[in-house]
Amino acid sequence: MRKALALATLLLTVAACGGGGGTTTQSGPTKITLIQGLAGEEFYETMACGAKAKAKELGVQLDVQGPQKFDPTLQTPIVNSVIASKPNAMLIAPTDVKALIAPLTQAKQQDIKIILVDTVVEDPSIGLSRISTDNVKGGAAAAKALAEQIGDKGKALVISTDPGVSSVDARIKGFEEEIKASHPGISYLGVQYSHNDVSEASKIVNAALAKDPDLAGIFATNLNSATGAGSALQQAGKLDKVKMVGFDAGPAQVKQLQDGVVSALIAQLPGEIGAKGVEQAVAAVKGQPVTASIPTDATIVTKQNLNTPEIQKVLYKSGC
Ligand code: T6T
Repeated sequence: MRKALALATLLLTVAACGGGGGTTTQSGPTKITLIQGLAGEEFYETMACGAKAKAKELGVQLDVQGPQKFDPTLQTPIVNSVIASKPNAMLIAPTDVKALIAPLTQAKQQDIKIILVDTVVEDPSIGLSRISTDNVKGGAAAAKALAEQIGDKGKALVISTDPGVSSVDARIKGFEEEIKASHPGISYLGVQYSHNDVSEASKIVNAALAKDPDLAGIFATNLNSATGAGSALQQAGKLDKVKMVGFDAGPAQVKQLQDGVVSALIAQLPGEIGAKGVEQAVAAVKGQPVTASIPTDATIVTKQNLNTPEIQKVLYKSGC
């Protein structure tokens, strides 16, 4: 596994420093490492594409690494090995708000410039710049979209990944606040956690349907939770009874939208998050001002607007 990762990293590095001119430090081209929340997942692969394109444009060296599961115990060793490789800067999507504080504090003490992309840690002193979707706003938009789909009444359930993941926790907060403030007809059943596992999300939906056969709506806070919840609704033949809104717009989710399994998707701009991350990292390495917080937009995707050029542009891809 480690040898394969080293080879993959080598391949990526060579590709990135093709660009002319380039940003250098006293010891050669600026080196940046992007540590994804989950390797191979379309959200983070699209982020890597945006980062690579920006790295090429700015002539910096970029390598991309990520754990095989969205799990701090798998991400921490990667952070430690990246620290040992002494990059000038690190872009990272921390997989837990607490668990990554210690390793990132180490990186900071090694004067590695840290840029947080997509997710954050609780310690505000970590991360010269924090770039992510406004997830509270995204969660509220999901609540409005779901309320519309279910006629503003009935039981609604949220399926998320794990508590302690800043992005999805913020989406839940936005959803709950919107339901509480403006949708008295909707009875909120609370949140259940899929541990970012597709089959776990399916199990949760099957159990929820058994407990509340009159369930009306589901908000799935991320790609894997949505994919699993959707396939359970499909298998249970409940597509006309239960409406779902999912965060993210990976290929599996777009298929679910086309098949009427999900009514709306909230698409983030991972490519832009990656590109802005590299920009901020280069500025930090050069000692130039960086922007502490950069919220990026999200777009509601429906069957009606799916084939428009604007929407086609924001759909996630599994490679560049
Ligand atoms: O929703 C994205 C990301 O924003 C979140 O932090 C973790 O899950 C995804 O990667 C999608 O699976």
